[in-house]
Amino acid sequence: MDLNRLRDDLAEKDPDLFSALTLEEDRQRKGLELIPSENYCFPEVLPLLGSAFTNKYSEGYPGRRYYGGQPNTDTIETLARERACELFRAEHANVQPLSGSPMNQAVYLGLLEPGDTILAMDLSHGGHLTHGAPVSHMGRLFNFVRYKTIGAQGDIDYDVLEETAIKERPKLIVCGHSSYPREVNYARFQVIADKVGALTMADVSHVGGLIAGDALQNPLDHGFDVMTTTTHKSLRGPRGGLILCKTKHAKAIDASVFPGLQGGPHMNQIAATALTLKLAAAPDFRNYARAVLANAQALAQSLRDHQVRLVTGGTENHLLVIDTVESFGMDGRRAQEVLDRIELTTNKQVIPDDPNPPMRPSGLRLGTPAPTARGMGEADMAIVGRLIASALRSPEDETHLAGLEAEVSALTARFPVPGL
Ligand code: DSN
Repeated sequence: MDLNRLRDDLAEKDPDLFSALTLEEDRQRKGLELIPSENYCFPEVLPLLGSAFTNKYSEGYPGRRYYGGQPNTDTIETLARERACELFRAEHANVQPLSGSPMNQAVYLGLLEPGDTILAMDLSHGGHLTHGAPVSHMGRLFNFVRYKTIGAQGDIDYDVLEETAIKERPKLIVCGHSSYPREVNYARFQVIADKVGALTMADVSHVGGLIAGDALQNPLDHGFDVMTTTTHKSLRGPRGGLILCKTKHAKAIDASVFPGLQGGPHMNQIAATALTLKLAAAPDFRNYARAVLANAQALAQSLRDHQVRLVTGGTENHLLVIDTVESFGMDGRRAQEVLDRIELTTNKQVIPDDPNPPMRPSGLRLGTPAPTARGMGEADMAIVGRLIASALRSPEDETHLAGLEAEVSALTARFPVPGL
């Protein structure tokens, strides 16, 4: 397939779409992606997403499909399942979830009955919408009870978690987060769950790649029943999800994904996932995972050096949350807009027990998976910390912001985007 020829065709046949595509490529090249859930996928993943596997319907599982013509789809899905089990030391893997939300929904619906109690992290303390936010369908179907973080270090309040578990007798205890800069004590979670007879689930969507690269702990090593992860964040794969579980849950999980929740799996995505899992098992990926953590430490240090207040004071993983109200006297939305102006892409974020609403929260979330995938190191993160603090201290000074934007461009020009 001549990809350049196809691009020329697109420019001719659909100039509006072609223009949006090239503008997005330019934005990604020129700017710096600091949203902790985003990344640049392995370049090898892109052609598989546009491969012949996108043409195929494959309802069912390898060897048990509802349509003919499956010898090659069976091969790639089996490879993906085997590689996922090996990489994450799991007994069983389902590689069909289309993305993170259906992935978590499939676990709840497969292992529980509507109305059952689930103990999960409060959204403003770092949890996720699919961990039972009232606006989510799962929040309406199940009885979610919350635990929170505590103290200046912002650790999960494990004592209150245990008391709540004993009082509420949940069927499932969920840990995992989209905005929690601390490592999780999975062993303690498992002890608490065993005490009350609950199942355990770790949603490691943000840190799946860091666990694969052995830079962070693996909840499955601590006896967790289920671990879920998206494939497009720190793992650097296509958009998608994985459910990893004990053999005793395999039948329920598989039936919940299909036919319970989804129809035909996206086989182009599963092919790309299979390749991602092979690339993430290579020694290079361990270096990448460690560099993500080292870069997060360097960014945190640089921000602290510039008198920026970080929620929890620092980070033990890939993400950081700035208290923008306290540090700069502005809400997270304004901070995000100011940083957009200098081509640093971040996202506004609620902080624990935030008095402000989600569209104008008190914080800003940053992460290092994407800059690290571009090859940036700790000295570059020190620059990024200075640029952030400088922009947010002079948000109205257009000349100053233009100078900072030029510095961002000079930095990103040295680090090409993988695959673009
Ligand atoms: N959207 C992801 C995040 O930004 O954390 C979670 O779904």
